[in-house]
Amino acid sequence: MAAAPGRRLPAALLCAALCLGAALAVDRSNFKTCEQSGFCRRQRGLSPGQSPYRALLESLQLGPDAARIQLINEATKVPLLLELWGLQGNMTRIRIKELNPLRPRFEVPDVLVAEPPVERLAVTGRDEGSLELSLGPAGHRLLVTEKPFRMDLLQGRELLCSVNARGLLFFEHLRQRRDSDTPREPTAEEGAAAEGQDEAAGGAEEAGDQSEKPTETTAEAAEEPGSWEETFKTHTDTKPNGPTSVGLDFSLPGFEHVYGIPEHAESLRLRTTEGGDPYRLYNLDVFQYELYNPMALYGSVPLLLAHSARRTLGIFWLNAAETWVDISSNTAGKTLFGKLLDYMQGGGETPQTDVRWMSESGIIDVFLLLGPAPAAVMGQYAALTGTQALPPLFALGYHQSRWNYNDEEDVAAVEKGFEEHAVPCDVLWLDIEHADGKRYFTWDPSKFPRPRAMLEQLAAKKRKMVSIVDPHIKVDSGYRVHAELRSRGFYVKTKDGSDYEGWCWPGSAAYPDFTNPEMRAWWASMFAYDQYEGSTETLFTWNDMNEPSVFSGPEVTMHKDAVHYGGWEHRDVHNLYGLYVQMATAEGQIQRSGGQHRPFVLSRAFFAGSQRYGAVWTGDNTAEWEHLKISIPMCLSFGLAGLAFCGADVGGFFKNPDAELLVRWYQAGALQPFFRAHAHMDTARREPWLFGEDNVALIRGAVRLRYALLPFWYTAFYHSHRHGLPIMRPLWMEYPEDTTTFAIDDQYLIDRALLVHPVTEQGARGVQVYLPGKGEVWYDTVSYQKHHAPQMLYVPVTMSSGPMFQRGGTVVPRQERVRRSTECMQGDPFTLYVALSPQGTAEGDLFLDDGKSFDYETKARFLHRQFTFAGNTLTARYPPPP
Ligand code: MIG
Repeated sequence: MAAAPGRRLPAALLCAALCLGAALAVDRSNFKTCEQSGFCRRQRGLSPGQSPYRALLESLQLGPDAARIQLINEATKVPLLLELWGLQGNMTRIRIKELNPLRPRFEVPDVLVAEPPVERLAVTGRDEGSLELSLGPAGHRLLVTEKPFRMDLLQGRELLCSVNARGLLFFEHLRQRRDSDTPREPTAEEGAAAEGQDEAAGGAEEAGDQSEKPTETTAEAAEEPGSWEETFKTHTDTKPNGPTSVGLDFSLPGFEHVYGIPEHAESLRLRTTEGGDPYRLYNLDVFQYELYNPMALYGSVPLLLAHSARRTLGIFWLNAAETWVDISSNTAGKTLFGKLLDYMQGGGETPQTDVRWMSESGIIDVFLLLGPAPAAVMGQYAALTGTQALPPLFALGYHQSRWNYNDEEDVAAVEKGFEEHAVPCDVLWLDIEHADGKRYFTWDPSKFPRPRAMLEQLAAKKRKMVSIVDPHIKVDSGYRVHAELRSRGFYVKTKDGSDYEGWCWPGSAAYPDFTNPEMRAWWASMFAYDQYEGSTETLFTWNDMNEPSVFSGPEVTMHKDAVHYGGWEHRDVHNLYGLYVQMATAEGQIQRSGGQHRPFVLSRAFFAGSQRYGAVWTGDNTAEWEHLKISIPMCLSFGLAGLAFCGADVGGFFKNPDAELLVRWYQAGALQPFFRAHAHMDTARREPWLFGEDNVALIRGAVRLRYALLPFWYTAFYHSHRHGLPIMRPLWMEYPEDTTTFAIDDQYLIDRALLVHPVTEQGARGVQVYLPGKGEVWYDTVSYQKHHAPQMLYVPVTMSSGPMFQRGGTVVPRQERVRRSTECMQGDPFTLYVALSPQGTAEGDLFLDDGKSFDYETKARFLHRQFTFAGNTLTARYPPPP
């Protein structure tokens, strides 16, 4: 990689020092750089300049909801259709597709929870070269400029966002393949046309009749070698549809901080990508991922947030194909002093961030979420894609996993270990070795001969189990799951129409087509107790490898020319596959209970909307301090993208943690929404009691704190489920005007009341904690000492403590009788911790229900109490309706 800005260098050096000896680092050559990805190279090859696009303002059609305007590329003469909506709740939707595509282009289904309700649009201004639309009551106006085409979104006199201001709208229209399919170098003339904007800048003639069809030459003009076929390593991607990519730029004046677009092993605040690769969104199984870089990981959410002291804004790019995101800024690289100088001299430009999205196929479909507060943006995103499913209570307890618990005796012994050492634990997990030859939905007959009895024994102790069910299905005619999938034609197909097969854990494997609703219904039916033999209502599910991971495929995933339901290419749906796997699995669990019980499904791959189906985790991390540290910004980023139920493997998946790292990881993990220890097959056993009395006591302390706070966690999940706010919150979400908080990612708030700063440094004696909020106070939850804010506080730590503060003015419910599992604690008394504000007041709430059914929703069977402390009196009442 070329020299890169910011923290990349130190991280790389660190890894060179730490990882070399252990030979543990990602093999980058397995994964494409932008340069190696044909469409990314073509898109990025277009530099900012004058856009070749012209808006045909006279083509405006103003429907009751949408405005439609044609755009024409003056170089190629290919017309596009621009559609604009003002959406209720302060959102704007922009869609750009081909006016007359040769074939349909993919539009992402099943992600939006409903067609978003629209506002009435009106034309409020018009002159020769521009058009002004009002987008609803919030006073948003959209200025559409004819030539070169651009759009500016304003509120009052404030410019919020410009679209195509840098001229990077690049839409590869569908075209016929030439007869001579041998790739050739473009002629000079075609090269210029491909660069479109240069020609347009040079004064291309006015576009002719708008109905003009693209000519043969122009249709081919953008072709470069690799447009119709592309090879990476040993894999050839036949591209029957040729080049199909789309790209667009957004300028955000006044914004210097952007966040989101998980999943990347990255700091919370995203960095500029100039001089390196863009952030990549392409669900991939990356072996031994590296930290602080833009490489794609297991899941993708194409939602980016921009935040300033004045407002927050979101860009949701609804496209499920491989996507790259470039971020640039006019202040990047400027020192604080440089910025100050600019300011004093009055000459500095307004800080601005530019974001450029590039996707391999589909259409341009973008939602601008206009806040203005951070919570409003989260609510807007939730209105589009849904909120976090309310998990069953047990899922908030502690989960014990490893690859693998070997057999029923092993499971019993581990369970006994938790009992004997008085470490609470709700769930034991079984990885791929539990199944008969990696045939999911079955049990290894010699290691797990009596699964039902095993589950019943756990259930008697009020504990549950999770078994893994991966989406790669062993090709074995004697395996019923395979036989049925094959005979029903439910597998993903190759481009030639046969069942797509790849190599994975079971050997040769085929992949159910989860994009097919009939296939999903069938998959869901497999979780019925009589279909998944040996399962009971206390067995839940883990979906791994659902990027999908294909060991023998390009970049360890499926060939892009594989064919799905409806004839769509894998290229179009790739980032959606994992979401559908989790969706169908969760549906199966609901159905097996006759619609009664809430599911629990953990998924490794995800997309926008996955929050509706369960939990996610950060995949195969490593037992190193840097990985512990990055689990915080990674989960914060997940939360900003709606995925509130996030965790990282406690202890680190690869390698062996020493006792100090393990203890610190338990302490940090206990403060993340999904709390599971997990480890690779080749690591030493690491159940908490294997590290001596002192350490098991420390781990017990961390887990007990988690359980004592369960009512608070459960209520926090309820808030997230209702309003779409993350549970792990960056400080700036609660203190949006405090610029000190904007880049903080080693501490965070749980819901709004607890501020934590987990210890992630080896040998730490203390940590610096920032306490935000002018005029607020914070209470140390161990010493109850009061601290005034804002301040940077040095907090000494021992091995048994990590700094935690309760915000003055809040009420936190706890259950102090910690028991073996969450279920054991139902019905136990609650203790309210009332932390007074400087005014002597406090507020908080508590949500309770049966912890497992949908009755809270369908029968209003729940208890929700709002607590208020004022005038030395605590009162409880029903909360006001939302
Ligand atoms: O290629 O099922 O991330 O948690 O233990 C490895 C075995 C497959 C990857 C998961 C990990 C799991 C492992 N899986």
